[in-house]
Amino acid sequence: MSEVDARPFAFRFELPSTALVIIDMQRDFVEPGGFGESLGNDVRPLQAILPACRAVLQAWRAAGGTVVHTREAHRADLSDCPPAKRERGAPRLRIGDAGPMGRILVAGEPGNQIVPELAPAAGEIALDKPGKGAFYATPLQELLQERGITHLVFMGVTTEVCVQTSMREANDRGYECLLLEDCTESYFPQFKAATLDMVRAQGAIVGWTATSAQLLQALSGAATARC
Ligand code: TIU
Repeated sequence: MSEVDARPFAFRFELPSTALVIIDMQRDFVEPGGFGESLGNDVRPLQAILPACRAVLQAWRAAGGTVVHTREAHRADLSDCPPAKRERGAPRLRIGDAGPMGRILVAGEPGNQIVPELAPAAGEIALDKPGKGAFYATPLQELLQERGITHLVFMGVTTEVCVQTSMREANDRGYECLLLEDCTESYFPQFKAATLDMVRAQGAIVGWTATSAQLLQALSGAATARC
């Protein structure tokens, strides 16, 4: 059993039944010219979390843990993108439009690839998701159940949109969820802060939060215990 010095209290997990879930760390959100910037956002704050995310991913891989990557992605014919999603906001480029990194949020396009620092390795789960939540219209629940996963550690972007939605979906499905504070980011600092507060309020009503250093500390303890 590993224990993270998390908020609002310790998060306990067993590595074999815990997956690291990395939400939408794709060029569309992190690099200029993608969907995030087309919505009028400064993408640089999202790039700042890459070193911490990479350190956690490398440590998780070294420990032998399950890794799940998601991409927010639509089919080329946009049959899985409802008007309620495509028509929202006032972006310079809408979902499916051609941008500098290919068609916005369309599967297989250059902008839809996960950033090289966090690229999926062989054997890791990589899922395209058409919604904000990672469980909606994806096989994630079945894939986690097949592996006996009961606990999830979340990283990714953006905190209050796809990360929070995925955590809430996971919470409703019975997963114990930890969000890594310095491995998630928003285009709006106040929304990130509010989301972290909301997640852990009311006795971890949605889940726990901790820093990547606190998770790495728990992982190194787990490695020592196995020696
Ligand atoms: N706009 C925004 O903050 N996020 C998204 O549209 N998708 C994700 O969060 N992945």
